[in-house]
Amino acid sequence: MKKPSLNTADGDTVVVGSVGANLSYDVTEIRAKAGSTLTIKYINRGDLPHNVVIVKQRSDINPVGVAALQASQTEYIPQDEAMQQRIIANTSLSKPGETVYVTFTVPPPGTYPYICTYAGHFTMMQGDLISE
Ligand SMILES: [Cu+2]
Repeated sequence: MKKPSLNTADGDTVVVGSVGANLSYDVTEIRAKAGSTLTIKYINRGDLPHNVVIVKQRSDINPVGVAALQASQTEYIPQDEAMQQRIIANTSLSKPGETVYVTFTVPPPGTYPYICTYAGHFTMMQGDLISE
């Protein structure tokens, strides 16, 4: 399957969605300019809650995803300092049919994974924000 990739400019809103029971995003690569302002609009057309959590590096995916399992009280976003250090930005939890947004400054050039931290989805619901 071809990787759906989107290029963005400063101030853009990129639309990411998921459908049905699929544990995957329909956009798995977002290219943006370092220092620009980016909004991710996540449309949940699926059957389960989802979110979009941008982490600093690939090695943050597992620790954040696992810690999130214990963070149902805070919408599956771990709040402790060590985990917050690994997270760049996140949407709120999107129930089926809901649309959520997150606006942030694109970090320095590099690859920043984004994941869904709801109930173990992080192993499958992944994409990359590529800062250039
Ligand atoms: Cu999910």
